[in-house]
Amino acid sequence: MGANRINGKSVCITGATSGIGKATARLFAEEGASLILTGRRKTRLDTLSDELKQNHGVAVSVYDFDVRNQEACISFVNGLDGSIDILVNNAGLAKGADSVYAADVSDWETMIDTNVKGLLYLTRLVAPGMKERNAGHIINIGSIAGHESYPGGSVYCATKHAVKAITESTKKDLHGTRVRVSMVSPGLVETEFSNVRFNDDNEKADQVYKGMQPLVAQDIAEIILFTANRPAHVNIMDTFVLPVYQSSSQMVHRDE
Ligand code: NDP
Ligand code: 8X3
Repeated sequence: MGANRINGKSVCITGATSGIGKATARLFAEEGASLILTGRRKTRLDTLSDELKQNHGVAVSVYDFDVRNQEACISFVNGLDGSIDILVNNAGLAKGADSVYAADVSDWETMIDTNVKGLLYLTRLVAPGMKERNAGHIINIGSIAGHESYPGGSVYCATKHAVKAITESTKKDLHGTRVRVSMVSPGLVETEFSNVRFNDDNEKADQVYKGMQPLVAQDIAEIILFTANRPAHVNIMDTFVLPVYQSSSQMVHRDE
């Protein structure tokens, strides 16, 4: 990895109770970052905080709130002691995989409110300080679903296309400053993502990764860390990363 440009930085990771966010928290703790971790499940945040403090001696603060709640996002950011150097907008989810003519409308609301509006609320609250300090980095978690659309994914794909658009516009809005704006766009990663998508039908979730080797959260955490750890003049816009057995959303090779 070379030079450590993360040590002592204040890093906020949303959705740190599971999967990519949790793996990213562990990796940034290893590098000596001060962590601000969020999610709705407080017990998981507390357990992770204890682990990271004990193993790495870093400062960790945790905040349990729902990113869909704008007031909660405002209280969170206004209540922080210091500023955020790196914001990893990771909290997100898919709900359902039904066709647009059959899907549950409340699943659409959940995905749009979390993946788009939650990410926007936090960006709106954190970006002004970064602009003022002329420093900082916003890293959004996009998806293969932000680069192509698949059947049964109309709204999830729409939200991740929105993340791509927001990332690109944010970069342009901050043009001429030293604030960096990036995105990481993974294909299939085995986390709790599919369990959440299929409402804890774990058999259905397991089918998603059957016979193929998916990415794991650590693979994406390493890319997020790499993106954050580039020299200050380097702005990675997007890293689109797939498992070797995946070539598009619908082309997934499976061993018998
Ligand atoms: P997980 O389900 O394992 O983790 C999702 C995280 O998001 C959890 O920590 C969860 O915390 C948090 N979260 C969800 N909704 C909210 C909310 N309303 N408020 C606050 N936090 C919330 O999935 P992944 O780690 O896989 O997902 C992380 C990101 O990666 C998502 O944006 C996802 O879309 C994206 N992604 C995932 C891929 C995959 O194949 N797994 C591929 C491409 C992108 P809690 O429930 O405690 O609130
Ligand atoms: C998650 C990957 O292919 O299930 O963003 O949409 S996919």
